[in-house]
Amino acid sequence: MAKGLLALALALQALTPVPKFDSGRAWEHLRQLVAIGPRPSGSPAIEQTRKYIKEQLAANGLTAVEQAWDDQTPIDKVHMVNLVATIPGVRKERIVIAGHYDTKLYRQFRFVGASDGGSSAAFLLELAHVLKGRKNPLTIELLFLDGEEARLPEWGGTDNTYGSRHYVDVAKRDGSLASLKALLLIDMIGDRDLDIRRDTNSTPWLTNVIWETARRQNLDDYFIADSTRIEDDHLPFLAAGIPSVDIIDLDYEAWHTPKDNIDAVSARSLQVVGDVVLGALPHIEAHLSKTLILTGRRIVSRRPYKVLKANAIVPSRKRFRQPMFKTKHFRQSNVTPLTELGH
Ligand code: 1BN
Ligand code: ZN
Repeated sequence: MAKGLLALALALQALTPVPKFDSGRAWEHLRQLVAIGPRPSGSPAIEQTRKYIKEQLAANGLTAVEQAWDDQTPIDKVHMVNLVATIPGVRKERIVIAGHYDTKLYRQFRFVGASDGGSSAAFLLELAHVLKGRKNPLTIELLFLDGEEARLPEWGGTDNTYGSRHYVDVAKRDGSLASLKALLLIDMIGDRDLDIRRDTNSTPWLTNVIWETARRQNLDDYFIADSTRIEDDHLPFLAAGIPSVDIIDLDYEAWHTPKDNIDAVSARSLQVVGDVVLGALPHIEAHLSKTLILTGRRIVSRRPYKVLKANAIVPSRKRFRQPMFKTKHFRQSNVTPLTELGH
């Protein structure tokens, strides 16, 4: 695709008003999902959940492609299905926005996962509505992940992130990993007392863009400056060299309890995350597009990092023939101003 077209798409996108994230619609999706009840992987209820997601995507003119497989868990073999909806952009290189739609299996109580499993799926459905009506410079893929939750009571080993691991394995095998330029992972964003911490496993420049956008929108009471380290569906993507950020509120009293129900979550929290993600998207696109334009087809920051000394991170490949001006993408500073990220 001609570079001029991409530049035009970026300019058009800056001029065209983007439909706003409507937390009223997202809230209705959340209500419907919670009303299905517990939705663990392999259950009839998760099949019903898929039907709901597919119907809602179809209502926005999007086809959900099923990625189905059977996975062996420590307790049983489970049929799992990721759902993928693609919103074409000017370029085929894509940003994946993902979240899980399964809920954790509990036999001793009724777990409906309003924030944990419900909020991410509801959020992606509203995002489908917004992004379908936008001129997207890069392709956007909405990825509804199955099997995020551990099948055993405790999270450990490979008994978790079944869907993201499967997706990355397939993408490696079919060659589609090459056009995957960034992952935004959305998880547990419904907490009515929303406070999202920076995840130190996530890619610094992506985290910076998200938190800087929140600060500019005066939403830094929700996207707080604290850090924590999260294991979640972004790890398989990071391991494959994809810049990734996990947007998750784990400071949630109701986490993995029967209290994670509709009373614990709020539409306002969905709105905050919707505003920040949509506000950050043009910056992420500009950052990626700039790198695509500068390097042809390659995104320089995809190579695995090797830490040389404190605050200096460079790609591990020995033969490094990028022009000097790109080295700033490898340096890790505290918060890179948006101006340095191509604005
Ligand atoms: C998120 C929601 N996770 C599980 N349900 C992932 C996770 C597990 C995050 C353990 C932190 C600790
Ligand atoms: Zn969970």
